[in-house]
Amino acid sequence: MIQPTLLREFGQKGYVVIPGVVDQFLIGRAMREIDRLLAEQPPADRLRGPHFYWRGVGGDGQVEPFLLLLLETPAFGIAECFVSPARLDVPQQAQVALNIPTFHHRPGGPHIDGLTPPEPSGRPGTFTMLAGVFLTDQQSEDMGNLWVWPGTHLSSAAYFREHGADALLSSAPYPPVMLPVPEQVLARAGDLLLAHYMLGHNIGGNTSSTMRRVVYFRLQCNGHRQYWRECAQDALREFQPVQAAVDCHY
Ligand SMILES: O=C(O)CCC(=O)C(=O)O
Ligand SMILES: [Fe+2]
Repeated sequence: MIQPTLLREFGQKGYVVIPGVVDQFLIGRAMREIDRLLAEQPPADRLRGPHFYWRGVGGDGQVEPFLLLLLETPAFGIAECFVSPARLDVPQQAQVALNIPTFHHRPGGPHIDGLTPPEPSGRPGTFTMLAGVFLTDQQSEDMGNLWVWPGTHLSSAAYFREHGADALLSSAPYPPVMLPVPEQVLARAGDLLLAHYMLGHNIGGNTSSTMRRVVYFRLQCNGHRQYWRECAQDALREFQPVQAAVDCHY
């Protein structure tokens, strides 16, 4: 059972961090897998800042160390509590998102995923929510933290109600809405980020001495592709428990 305050926070800000979802054992296993990726496909010598590995995690019944972060922990079940009675599809892909220090950077504004390029069919690559498992501590700012613009999932939906959901395609990097002051997401290794698809976000700087490591999954509700336009215009369309928590003031 997810606390109503957490559901409400997600509804209002567009993201939450849930502490202590993944244990040390699975964190260690994912860290070693990333070490292996770094050794086998190393980033260019002088590369600083974002460095990603995309990994297919679907299907063949193999124990996949990144997918375990989601499925062998409470993470997937927690994410489903935000959309119930809808169910989430098990994702086919994981993004290993590294941020290599020292990277002096402050993003100029947010982006929305899946627009450049859209899917081969021409559909914007919308999904329901981003789930991120933190593998390194980011308890203060400028440690490679994700930047977010709180509440922009709601202002984007208002924009798409006015301009039509297909305006998503011409909205990269982000629809022209009023932007609040951004926040850097603070978290510890083992915490879980859940962020609404339309929440404006971007890559931050890393002036710490540690390579920031997060594994992201892009989660979709069953059937999302059939009704994505409704989600673009009604931010909580897929988040029934969140809508209920926002509506209930007591
Ligand atoms: O590295 C991060 O934390 C964010 C990455 C991101 O926003 C993306 O790849 O779309
Ligand atoms: Fe992104």
